[in-house]
Amino acid sequence: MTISRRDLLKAASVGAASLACASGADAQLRQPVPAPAGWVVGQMSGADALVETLRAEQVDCVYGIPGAQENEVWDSLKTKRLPYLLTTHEFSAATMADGYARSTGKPGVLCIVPGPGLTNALTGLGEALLDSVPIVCIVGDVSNAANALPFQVHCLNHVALLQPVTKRVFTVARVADIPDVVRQAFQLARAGEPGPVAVVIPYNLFLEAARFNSGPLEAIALPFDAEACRRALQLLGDRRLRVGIYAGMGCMDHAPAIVRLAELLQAPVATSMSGKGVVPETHPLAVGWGYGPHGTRTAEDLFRNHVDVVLALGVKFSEVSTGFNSNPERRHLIHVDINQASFGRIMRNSQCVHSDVGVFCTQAFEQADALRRTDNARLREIIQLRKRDETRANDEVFARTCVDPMRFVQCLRRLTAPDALAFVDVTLSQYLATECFTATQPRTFFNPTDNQAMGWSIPAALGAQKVHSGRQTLTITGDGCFLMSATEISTAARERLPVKFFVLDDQAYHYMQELQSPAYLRTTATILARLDYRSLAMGYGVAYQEIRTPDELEPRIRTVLEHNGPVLTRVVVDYRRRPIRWINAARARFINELSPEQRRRFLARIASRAADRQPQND
Ligand SMILES: Cc1ncc(C[n+]2csc(CCOP(=O)(O)OP(=O)(O)O)c2C)c(N)n1
Ligand SMILES: [Mg+2]
Repeated sequence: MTISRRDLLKAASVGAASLACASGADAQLRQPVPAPAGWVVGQMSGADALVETLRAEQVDCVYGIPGAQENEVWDSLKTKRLPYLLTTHEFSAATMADGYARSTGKPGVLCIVPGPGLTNALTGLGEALLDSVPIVCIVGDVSNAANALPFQVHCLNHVALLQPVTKRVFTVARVADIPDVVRQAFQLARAGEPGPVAVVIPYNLFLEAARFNSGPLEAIALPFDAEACRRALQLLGDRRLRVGIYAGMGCMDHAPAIVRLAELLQAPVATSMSGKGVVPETHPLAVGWGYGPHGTRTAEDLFRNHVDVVLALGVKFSEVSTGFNSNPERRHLIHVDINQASFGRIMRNSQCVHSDVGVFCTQAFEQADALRRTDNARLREIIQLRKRDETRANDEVFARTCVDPMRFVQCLRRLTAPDALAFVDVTLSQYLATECFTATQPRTFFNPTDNQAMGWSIPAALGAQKVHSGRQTLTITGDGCFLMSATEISTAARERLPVKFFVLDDQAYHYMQELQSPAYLRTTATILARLDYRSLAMGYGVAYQEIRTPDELEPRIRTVLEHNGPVLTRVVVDYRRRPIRWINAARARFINELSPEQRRRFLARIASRAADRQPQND
């Protein structure tokens, strides 16, 4: 019989607990024996056991909104001093847990009511699923007690609702199972490609009591395909091949290893959108985002002219990050990922290596001598020159009367701390910031990539600021995205979370206009309300600032950053003449993919509308 570490810990904890219950005579003298770290031991209610388990899992904050089903849990959070944050909407609860997880690397936790609480949270959970973010979603379900009546409030099919937006839904049927099931949820949220996991607990179990004795689970072993790794390293050992590294979010906890690998291979490093910061973008081998026409010019040029084999690490070539699949095929692609389902879906592969990125790097370093390239000063010089040209091109100002959005992003970067946490919302601000907001540290640049959930940045930033006290935290949000979650700014005021909210105001869904105008020669449903942002800020109880002209950029951003509380800043922008590489690349791909018949219909419609001198916009 083999005895696992878990069995040993369990035996130790039972011993400790039974010692604690020793003879009555010395009971008064006895100090309560604390459970060993990470264990949940003793007689308590289901709600207390849940909170003890969250503490054992080292949760720093629970996000959500209480309801009749969860009041026991929220009361226990307070008693046991586990910090919580009340949100205004459950989309925000999921998204705050997401911001927490991306910025700390630990699973974020939300606790919500069934029914509307759950359906509200689905969008945020969907973002976490597609973006590989570990979250544990606790749902207090309707009662499953023997005397429970039908037609309980919020009685939807929660398991069915959660399944498509999570890695797995756990249900708890007995109070005694709460800690072990919650631990399994944490374990699975972290394992392999991370993602959200739900635990559905009937609320009557929170009230029931049981004797618990639950210890930590062992981490799930990392996959490693040794043979595929050997073949990949053999290919990398061919010094005639020039390597380029394409690093995704799966590299986030291996930043020093990626830098070392790049230096060993003398490889330029590009990142996916969510991989930004894995390598400091100021590093002489860092070339920025993507390697197609949608990302930085530097990455595109370097990978086109100086790379034979792409080494893709912890990344899945998703549509948004690749500009609608614009990354060009190179002669060889080695794809290393913890999720086999990512392999060969978009790009043709030379080698697929089912492995954690850290494990792969360790193997590579063991063969460092076979992989090492000679120092390539010329390559670094080319990268430096391309970066300089790129900065110059980005500096060009296209907005005539108000602020150029790219100029704003660059100025904001210059004035913020290198470790500032930047949360960017979807579409234009996202493409511009991913191009030019230089990230120099891992887990500092965040955006909702593959679910493109508008309004994500505001709650995500609040979730992060809550546990990164004193760290500069900001959002860059289009005015349409702002409207989706602006109410959460009231949470910043209530909790004194000093997030700086920048809204790029063009009074439109400019992205939709960019897509619609060339195809339909008119726009439909793209114009937004004219808002009085100053009054909004006052209503929410946060400070206000406005940036209308290029001259105001620097002084006003400085003023905002110096303020010690939350600030809403309206930046009046004009995108109209600013070329956006992602849009141009995606548009070219879209046109390319139309069938001849579809193309004929598009052209015929354009021709029929071209004569219209007064297009019906909106
Ligand atoms: C929840 C949700 N609804 C709709 C969309 C489709 N969509 C993507 S971007 C966008 C407009 C964004 O507008 P804004 O925030 O003003 O940014 P801008 O395009 O003006 O830069 C819309 C409607 C989406 N991604 N998410
Ligand atoms: Mg807009």
